[in-house]
Amino acid sequence: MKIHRIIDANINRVSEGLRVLEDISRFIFENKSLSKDIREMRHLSRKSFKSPMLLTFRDSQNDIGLSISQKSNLDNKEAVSDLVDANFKRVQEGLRSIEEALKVIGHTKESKIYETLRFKSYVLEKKFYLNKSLPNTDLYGILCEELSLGRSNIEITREMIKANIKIIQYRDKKKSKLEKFRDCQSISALTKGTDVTFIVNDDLDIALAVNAHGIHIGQEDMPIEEVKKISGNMIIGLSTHNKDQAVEAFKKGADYIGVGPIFYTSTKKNVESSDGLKYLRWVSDNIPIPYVAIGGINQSNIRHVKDSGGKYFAMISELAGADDITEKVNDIRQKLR
Ligand code: TZP
Ligand code: MG
Repeated sequence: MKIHRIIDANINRVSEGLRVLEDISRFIFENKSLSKDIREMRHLSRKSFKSPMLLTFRDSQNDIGLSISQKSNLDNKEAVSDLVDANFKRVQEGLRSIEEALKVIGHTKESKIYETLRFKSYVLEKKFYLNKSLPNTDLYGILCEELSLGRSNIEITREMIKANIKIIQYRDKKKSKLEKFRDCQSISALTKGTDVTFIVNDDLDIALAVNAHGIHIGQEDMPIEEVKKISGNMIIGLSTHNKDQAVEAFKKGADYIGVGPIFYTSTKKNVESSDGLKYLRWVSDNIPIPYVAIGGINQSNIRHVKDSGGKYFAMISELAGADDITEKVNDIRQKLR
């Protein structure tokens, strides 16, 4: 029956879409558990309905869809995230189509299996998304060797990891490219295999070369849409200082935004101005992606930042400049409780 043609085409569509997602999770994300989940789903969608009728009614040469697809450029992809989105849509739509077609020919039990697979795919889509977002934590440590009381960026990284900081950003405005690269190489090795997210400020080339989890850019850096074209699966953070910039960053697909400066800071040269806590409150009420408060935050004022909607708190001098980073982190977390 022609209805088998629909089922056959969609089983192929679903498993091919899943194959693309499996390859992305395996070769780009290098995420074992995600690729295992996808592979299982691919096998299930292949074997949950088998019938000789599928091949009997296959007629790909005469599929009117092919000539349309070959002429269209509606599906041009610019970034890995576009591929992920498109293939999840393909998988979900295909599963729905199989589900409905199976009902028509009385295979209710199999139809239910494909329905379950479709719901599984929604969960996996969320997992893919989370793979590219900030971990659920509070403190965001930023390195700064100058303020580190004689300790190297590498030593501070070790201290921060020991202190249970889950996001570490490399930021250095003075060193040569080579020095920054060497630092980042070591930090990447230290964070690999841990649950610490490593983000590189400014230098996209270094972030890519050392396989960092993310890149953080500012308003004066390369436009985010260009960064997205080459940053693969990296998290992209973008600093913002006002409402317009925050909305723009969200629309253009930033994975998180920096919000600040919240308070006066002498750490950053030529620091922008912002409405501080008021701006943070607005972001917390209006922007649906993660946001990181930054600028002059310390142990004594962090409670105010939290009370204005703060969730992630970035600190340079307060952390890197602490004699005992673990003690400092514990004290800060005490204030957040
Ligand atoms: N962006 C806005 S303020 C700032 C940056 C990088 C510096 C924050 O440093 P500190 O020492 O935590 O005030
Ligand atoms: Mg920058």
